[in-house]
Amino acid sequence: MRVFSAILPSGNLHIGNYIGAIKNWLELQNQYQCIFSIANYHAITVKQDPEILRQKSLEIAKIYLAAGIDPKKVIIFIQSHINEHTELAWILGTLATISELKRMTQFKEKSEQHKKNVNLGLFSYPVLQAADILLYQTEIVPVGEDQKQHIEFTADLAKKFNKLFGETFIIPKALIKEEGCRIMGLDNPLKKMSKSAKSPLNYLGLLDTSEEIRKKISKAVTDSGAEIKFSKDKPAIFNLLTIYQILSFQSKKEVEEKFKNSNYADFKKELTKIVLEFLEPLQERFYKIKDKEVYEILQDGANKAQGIARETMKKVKERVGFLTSL
Ligand code: AQP
Repeated sequence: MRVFSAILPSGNLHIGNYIGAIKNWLELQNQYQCIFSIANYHAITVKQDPEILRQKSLEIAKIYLAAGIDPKKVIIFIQSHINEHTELAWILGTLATISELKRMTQFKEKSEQHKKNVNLGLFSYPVLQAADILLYQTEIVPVGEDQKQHIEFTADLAKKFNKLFGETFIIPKALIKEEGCRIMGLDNPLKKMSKSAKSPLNYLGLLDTSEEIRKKISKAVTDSGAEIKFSKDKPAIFNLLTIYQILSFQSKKEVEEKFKNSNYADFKKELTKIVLEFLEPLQERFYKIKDKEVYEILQDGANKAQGIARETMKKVKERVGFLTSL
């Protein structure tokens, strides 16, 4: 079974990216052939500073490693190192309809956020994402809840292609863990935590300093009332409790029991402690990783990914009727 997932180097990685994606990758890498990419083609669908984009791409690779992704077991690579992603996206784009793409929630949200730059890349983003996944004959795509619609679109596109041209692609499925699949913004618990959020108070960055973490948690929005319980009608405290629960490896019941006599301030102190206990060793490992080591891992990853991508593209080109070159 093959697993594929990716993260965009479009900002600071946050605890939502870790809980919703990377944490699940850590388990999967021991069971399946995993491919984890850094999706820089996707990142440029919104304006990026070229130098920062380069830095963030390297930073994300280091975060993968510091979080425990093992390059001996998995393929880690930069999306733009493999030309087949855009090549396949072009072909798949001829099967994707405008009405399907217009329905994509992420497109609607991003178009709102970037009103002056609603570009073709942003619109066809799900097609490129489908190419990323299908190129590697992926069976499982571990993602946060926000990506569910895109993975369903990918599966539909694969089915459409197979029906028209013969069995070519494996039909992928999203793997979305129930707990923590949608960590919400600290400043607005009704919207997901997002690395391109306007205010840094929205997210707990994986590379934030302890001072920043303390400040962000102390400023995090809370609900009316005082109870520390997983209650759906208290979205702010529900979200903070979820982060606590996942990072402390406890059940919901245990967490509620622990805080049954506490107030919000006490709970926030404990949450800060648990977040820092998680982040400090990760950051220590992060700062020890040398650029050279990462470049080598990415080169090796690209070589391996290239082999799989070429094989799929060869099949795809034959199926759609392209003359093969000599
Ligand atoms: N809040 C979240 N809770 C749980 N999982 C999440 N993911 C993202 N946000 C949450 C999962 O992390 C992986 C990488 O997602 P991404 O690169 O699209 O990051 P993002 O934080 O979703 O970025 P933005 O800011 O919303 O948009 P961009 O970076 O596109 O400008 C995915 O598996 C995602 O589900």
